[in-house]
Amino acid sequence: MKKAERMGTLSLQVDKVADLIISSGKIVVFTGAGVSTESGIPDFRSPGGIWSKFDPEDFTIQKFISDPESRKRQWKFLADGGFLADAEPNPAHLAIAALETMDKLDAVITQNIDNLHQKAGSSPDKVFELHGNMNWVVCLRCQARYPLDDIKERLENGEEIPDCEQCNGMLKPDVVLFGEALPTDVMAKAVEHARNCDLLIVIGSSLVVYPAAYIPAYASEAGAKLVIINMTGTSYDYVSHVVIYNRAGEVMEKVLERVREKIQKRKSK
Ligand code: CNA
Repeated sequence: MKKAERMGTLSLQVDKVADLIISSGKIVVFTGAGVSTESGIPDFRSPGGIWSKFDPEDFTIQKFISDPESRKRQWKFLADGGFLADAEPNPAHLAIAALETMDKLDAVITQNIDNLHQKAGSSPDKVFELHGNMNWVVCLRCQARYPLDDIKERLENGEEIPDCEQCNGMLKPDVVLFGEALPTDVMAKAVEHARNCDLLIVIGSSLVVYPAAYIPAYASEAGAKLVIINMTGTSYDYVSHVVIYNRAGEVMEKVLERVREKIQKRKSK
């Protein structure tokens, strides 16, 4: 598809996305950090994002395991609220949850670790978290899982590097650090949903972090249409039916409104 056809005014693009949503049977939404920036959580790569403040080296599994000082920094960062401190879902998360209520959504595949899809009302069994969930902590030895709030309490009581209460193993936030494999069962289910959908909507992802960024390729190769809503260009733009370079919350709110209007119009005919 030519660039001029994919672009167009926002209203026209929103209209196209609404039509695609209405005519599709199985819709998968694939989200990245950009869906949560309007909730106040910085992404990795935008100006002011996480990489402008932190050393990516600290987010590798090798450094986490081998360097107690790095672990201490990470636990302190989490005790102070981490990236998430009181973040609330924004209109993009709420619109995605509303699509599920309207029986329009097969799955949400997310690279995010912020739990905001669930907080917005998406059913946990429809949300596939490829990179884990920051609200949980896991023992690297016995795999026991603890809510982050329990561990925070221990940090507030003076522990600098908490260990597992059951086996004294090393604890780690239950998120995929650089150098770690993605959870195979979650990835397998996500791939299955991507291969079986007829519309995949990418929201707020640079699509450069692999293997997660293969998800749109699996969908597209299996014949699904792609929509991308992102502030900046991605390498998938040229295979997409609609590309909207704009804020996710603003766009998704308009898309949802348009879908509702169109459904209402059909009913009253
Ligand atoms: P990224 O590489 O930082 O890309 C984010 C993309 O979102 C960029 O292309 C931005 O242009 C775009 N963007 C930023 N704000 C908006 C907005 N309001 N509306 C639309 N687009 C916007 O992040 P990816 O998710 O692509 O990369 C995957 C990483 C980021 C995963 O490992 C995540 O775990 C990780 N991450 C997650 C969070 C979170 O859970 N909220 C925060 C920061 C990083």
